[in-house]
This record gives sequence, structure tokens and C-alpha cells, in this order.
Amino acid sequence: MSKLDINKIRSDFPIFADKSLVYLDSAATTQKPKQVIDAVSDFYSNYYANVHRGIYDLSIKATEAYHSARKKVANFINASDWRSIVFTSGTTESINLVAYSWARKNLHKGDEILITEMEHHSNIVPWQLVAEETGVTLKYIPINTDGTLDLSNIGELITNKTKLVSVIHQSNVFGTINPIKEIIVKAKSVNALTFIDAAQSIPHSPINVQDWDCDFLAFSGHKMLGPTGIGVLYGKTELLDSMTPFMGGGDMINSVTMAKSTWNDIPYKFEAGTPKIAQAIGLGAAIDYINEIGLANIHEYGKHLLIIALEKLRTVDGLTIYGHKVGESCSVISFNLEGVHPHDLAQFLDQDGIAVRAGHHCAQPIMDKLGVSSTIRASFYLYNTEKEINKLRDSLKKTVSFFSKL
Ligand code: C6P
Repeated sequence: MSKLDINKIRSDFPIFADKSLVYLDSAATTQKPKQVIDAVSDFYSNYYANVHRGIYDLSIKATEAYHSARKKVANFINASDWRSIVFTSGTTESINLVAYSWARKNLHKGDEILITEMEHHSNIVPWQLVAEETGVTLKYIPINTDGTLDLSNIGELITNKTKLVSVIHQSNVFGTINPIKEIIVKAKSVNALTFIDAAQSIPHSPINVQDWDCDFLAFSGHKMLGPTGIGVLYGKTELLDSMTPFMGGGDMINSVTMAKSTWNDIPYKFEAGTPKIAQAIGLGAAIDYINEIGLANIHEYGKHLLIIALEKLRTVDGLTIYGHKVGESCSVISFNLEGVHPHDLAQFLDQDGIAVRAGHHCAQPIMDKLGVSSTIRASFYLYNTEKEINKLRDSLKKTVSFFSKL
């Protein structure tokens, strides 16, 4: 049985005052509890000021809250040093930062970057741009149509030429949880660096960067109950230290003369301009909220919901579910209904108050592999209930019945 008090949790989210809303799009972005909204509002209402600049009380208070948020992030992923935590605008910026500040500076023609066919576009396009500019070869670990990685040829794909392996932890299309540790060990055997895209897994699974020993890891605040506009790049301090800045401006400098500038220490070296203060404070509150409930409990509940949802959706005639046949997966189900375009289906569901995503989910190589242009995706989080899954199943059955009469 669930260790979560779902009624209490739902009452924390102002948006669920609308009892007709069935929100099944948390893989795109999660709803926000009042604890996060209040933390942001409290900052703007009661101690708003810029950080790292003012020698006055408000600015000191704001700076302390901002710094405390960074420490909460470090603890959340078990980073040994808060200087490993760079605040970015989201996963996409975190990946681009490493593509610009590390890959473009350190990789050359003949080197290889290895990613997978399961990646979100944000973990494909930055490396394609690097490949175009540097002559580096971009290689892909293939996927199976059951939604898992095909690691059978990993020994041939990871070679002495491989300089970076960048892999999605949990698929935003299938929900598959990839064997990250195994991949990291393989990458290390050829001294390649490792980058983990944890955008989807971070709200669901405890992550321990010291245990994985990954070099970089990225995630977004808005997918873990936090505000939009804030994300995290974790990087090993010696790597971040060795990298050049991504953007120039305020906060990232040590000194500026007409002739030359020198850089601030990490992580500030990568945080040009006025920082994302309110967003970081909101992210810190989101982490407090998740910690209070317990990530292990959230993970268990997510698995419980997934099992129920798979069981119920499998009773709908003409429904094809992608993935979930073997291996570990979490919180996300992609599917199509025979004879109904996913965008039309999403509109039918919307009429019953059910919010799902329809499209390619920014993962077109997966769609190519599945031989479809798009799917419907239902995704769950700690505030969803079995009753909502029943509503999804019933609405799908209603649509099947409607089309069968045409
Ligand atoms: N996926 C989805 O509906 P940003 O947009 O920077 O916060 O996150 C990008 C990103 C990177 N990696 C993975 C695995 C992701 O799922 C996402 C965002 C959303 O699936 C929006 S496309």
C-alpha cells in the first residue's frame, strides 16, 4: 500500500482545487505545491534584493537563501561539494554549456561522442553542432522497439576514440530506466567522460552522483515541482575548474580591465548576469517538499501507479503501448489508438478534463524507430490517483466506441 497521504498531497496543490482536472502530463512539467509558490512569493514580498552585490541586510538575506538552495541541490544528489552545482535555465542549457565550454575546446577530428537513439533532442542537437564544428564523430547506441537500449554491441561502440558518453537516465517516451552505472563503468574503461541527462528521473528516483561517479549530470527544476527557468548542471569540480566560461557578463568575473578579464571561481564562472534567485529559492523549497515525503516513497508510489495504469490501459481495444515489456520503467506510458490520430485523441481526452501530451515528445529518432510520427503520452506523479487512471481508461473506451459507430 502507498505510504503517501494523497489527499493531503493534493490539497497542497492549488491547481487541484479544480476537481475536474486530471493532469497526466508531469513528464512535460509538474504542478507546483503551495510550499513552492509561497517560498517564491515570500522572497518577492519580504526579502527581495539582488545577491552577491549589496552590503545591506536584504541583499545578505537573499544571498543566504540563494546559497542555501544550492546546498540543498548538492545534498539531493549527494554531491560532495556545493561548488559542483551550476544553476542554469534547465537541462537544455546545462547540456549546451558542456558542449560549448568542454567539448568544443577539448575534442578534435577523430574523437567520438557516444549518445543513444533514446535521447531527447536536447541531448542530440548540441552534440550534432559540436560534431559539425569540430569534425568529431557522433555515434548512437541503438534502441530496441521494446523501449530498451540495445547494449549488445557496447564493446564495439565504446572505443579508445570515445571521449564522451552522454546518456538519458529515464526515457521521456517509454519511461525506461537505463542501466547508467553499467554504461559509466564501460565509459571509464576507455577514460571517456560521462554525462547523464536526469531530467525525467530526478523527480522519481534517488540519484547519487558519487556512487555513479559520473562527470556531469543535468536536470530541470520545473519537472520536480520547482519553478520554470531554473536547472542544474552538476560537474566534478576539477572539470568545471578546467573549463572556460560559457557566457560573459556580471557575476562570472573576478576582474575586468580594458585589456583583459579574469574569471570568478566555480560555480559562479558559469553563471553570467543576475542569477535566477527566485527560481533557485523555489527549487530549494521543491527539494524540501520532496524530502519531506521521501523520494523512496515517491518512487514506490510511481511504480504502483504505473502497474495499475498498464493493467487498465491493456483492456482498451486497439491500444498499442510502446515499451514496458522488459526491464525497469517508471511513470510514463506512450501509446496510440488504432485509427485515431494522437492529436485528435488528445482533444477527445481534453473534453473529459484529461491533460496528456500528444506529439513526438522531442524524441524524433524514437518515433522513426517505432515507425510512427507521434504518440499520446500519459505521465504520472505523486499527486495522481487510481481514480484518475480509471477516468483515462474510460475516456479511451468511450473514444473507441465513438469511432466504431462512424
Ligand atoms: N522533456 C517532455 O515533455 P528542458 O526543456 O531544458 O527543461 O528539458 C529538456 C529535456 C531534456 N531531457 C529530457 C529527458 C527531457 O524529458 C527534457 C524535457 C519535456 O518530455 C519537454 S520536451
